[in-house]
Amino acid sequence: MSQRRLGVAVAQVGAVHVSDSRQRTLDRLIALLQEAKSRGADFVVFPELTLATFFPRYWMSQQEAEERYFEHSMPNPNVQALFDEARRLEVGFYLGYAELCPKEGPFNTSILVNKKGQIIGKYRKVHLPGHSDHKLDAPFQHLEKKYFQVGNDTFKVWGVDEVQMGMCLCNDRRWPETWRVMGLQGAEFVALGYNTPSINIHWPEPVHLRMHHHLITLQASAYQNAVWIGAAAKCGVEDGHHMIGGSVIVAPTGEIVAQASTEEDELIYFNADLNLGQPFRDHVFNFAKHRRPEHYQLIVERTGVGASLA
Ligand code: ING
Repeated sequence: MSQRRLGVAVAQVGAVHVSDSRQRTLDRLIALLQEAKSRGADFVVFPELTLATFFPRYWMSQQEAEERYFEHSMPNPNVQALFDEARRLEVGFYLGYAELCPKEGPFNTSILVNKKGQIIGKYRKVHLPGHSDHKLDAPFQHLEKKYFQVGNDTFKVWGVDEVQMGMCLCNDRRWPETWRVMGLQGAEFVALGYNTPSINIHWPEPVHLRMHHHLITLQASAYQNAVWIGAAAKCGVEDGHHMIGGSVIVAPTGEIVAQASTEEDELIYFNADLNLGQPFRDHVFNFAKHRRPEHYQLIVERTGVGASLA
């Protein structure tokens, strides 16, 4: 089998504060892109909602959120320099941002851009965590269900510079269905960004569990679907609010091959062998040979827990 490699870079982004200018944040992303190129990258994964602070932690009107934090087109003058530099360096990228579509409304969105700077795919976050009401006694909010609509398109796989790429966003990674739908479309590599607060506002969850759940989710998903994963954190302390780091590159074996060690802007890189997943797809996870959808109906028919089938 001929060698197929993808130079994967994950660009972890440290805290972006409310007072940080868009230009300063964009300059940080461009610096990470340039470092990625110097490390041999073909493709760079940036975080979810990476152009500004994680604003769903704050209560504000929808109009204020859309004016301050949403992109009304993509690309646009605020991000054009990133597109231009990526095209000049011939590096593709995944970018998460808040999308305000004039026709369809507000979404938590990500895009896949090829080495020519063309947007190949767009995804709108399906699994929106958090709440839509103002929790007055909570230390912070998590208002993704207020500011964003549920994505109106499913998990897809696109050919990006000859690589079968999927993508998802943050909370999506916790749901096995996300990965299986992309695995069933032949994904070789999945990009995702995330903003994961270390504190749970609903119960006193030990903070170490946030990193534990983040890592086991990605390792299991990579293995069970024989995909490479590039996961980029927006992390650190944003205006007093901590979010976990732990940006990783995970192989189809389920092994972590690169992991960030700070909660700052940090570039991790791995020269991924795209053939590594093939033995898993040929044998243990040969979906066509081993899956039995006739026994899986509940997964599609039911939303919540229901009566036993016994
Ligand atoms: N953030 C978090 C995430 O899924 C969360 C929210 C954390 C939900 C932990 C449940 C448990 O990583 C986003 N942005 O989805």
